Amino acid sequence: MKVILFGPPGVGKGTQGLWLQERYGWPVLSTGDMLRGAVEEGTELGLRVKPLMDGGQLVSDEIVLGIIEERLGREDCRDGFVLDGFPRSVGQAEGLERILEAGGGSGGSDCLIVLEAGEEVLKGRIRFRSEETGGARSDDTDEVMRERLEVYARHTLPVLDFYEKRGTDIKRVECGGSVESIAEEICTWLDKKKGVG
Ligand code: B4P
Repeated sequence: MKVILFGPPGVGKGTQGLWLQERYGWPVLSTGDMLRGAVEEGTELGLRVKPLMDGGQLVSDEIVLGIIEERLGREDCRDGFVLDGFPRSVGQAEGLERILEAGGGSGGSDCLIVLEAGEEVLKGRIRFRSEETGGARSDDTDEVMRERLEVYARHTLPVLDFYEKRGTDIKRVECGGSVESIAEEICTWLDKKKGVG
């Protein structure tokens, strides 16, 4: 199955992605992790994207689509995958669906799981992670988090509209509770969907 995990910064996309990987064996493709990897390795790409990431801005669609297209072409994505933090703009969503349709198989994305939580919950999680990791992520500050939330509202939320219009199967999950209860709700829904599909 081709699953998109969608939601604001700090809602727990990465956390839930790992549960799905464990449960279904699908690889999780996190554009945030891939870009941070490039920054840590100090590659040319890493040097280009670092200032944008530090400021909570989006990396260009062209760069992100290039990374995703290469990754989706690998063997382990043949039977399904989970996208975490991508697509983050309507341009990326259009690009993704073009890549999937050109790749043969069964066409575009199968479903979008929308993780939702209030702003105070999101800010609290980012503050907690920053304390836990000794500020390891340069974008886990109150100031950059404000910017990430604005960027999400401006550029990423319209992606939901794109998939609604496309008639993609969408599941909304309230994420104020425990990691386990959220994972259970998602897996129950996916199990039903797999049974039907
Ligand atoms: P990401 O790495 O994707 O960061 P994010 O969306 O801000 O999610 P984050 O990792 O903070 O939160 P998560 O929900 O997993 O992107 C970073 C940057 O990379 C972007 O700002 C952008 O510059 C660039 N980028 C990435 N993808 C891009 C794209 N497609 N296009 C352009 N630019 C792109 O987890 C949050 C925390 O909450 C975790 O510490 C977790 O342990 C905790 N948590 C999770 N669930 C919980 C629960 N139920 N209860 C308590 N804590 C929980």
